[in-house]
Amino acid sequence: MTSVLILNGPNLNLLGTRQPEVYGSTTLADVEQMCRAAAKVHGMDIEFAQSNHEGTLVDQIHAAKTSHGGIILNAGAYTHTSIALMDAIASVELPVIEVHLSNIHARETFRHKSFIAPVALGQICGFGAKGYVLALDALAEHLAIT
Ligand code: CA2
Repeated sequence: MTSVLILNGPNLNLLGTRQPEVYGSTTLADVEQMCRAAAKVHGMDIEFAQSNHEGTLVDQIHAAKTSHGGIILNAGAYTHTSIALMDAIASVELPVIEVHLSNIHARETFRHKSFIAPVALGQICGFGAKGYVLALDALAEHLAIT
């Protein structure tokens, strides 16, 4: 069964506890449940992870090369700063879909730049937690699972 790594970056562990006007009231545990249900429909397995540490995220992307068919990544604020994550994604040659809860292009200018986008299959932003499900649908289609 194809497995997908769903990787979440810094501060996303706080989802649903603060700034609901920006990020909604859904918790990261709720997002994981939504993803598990969507993956089941596609007959896919998921690993759902979160880290506040850039190096840990790099390690998880490297490890995915041998265990997963693709990655859904919300790199949080590292999206806008991390050449290390960009290089890690390029090195594993897996399809990566970039997800953001908020519409980063409608926010502060510093959020418009993504180091992930040039090495991603595509980007989904602005649809809240539903974006993760849309990304799973897109990845399933890309991998020709459904
Ligand atoms: O919209 C997104 O998903 C972001 O990746 C979220 C990041 C932000 O830096 C990006 O520009 C866009 C921030 C994640 C922090 O999440 C929190 C959630 C609740 C309370 C506090 C932080």
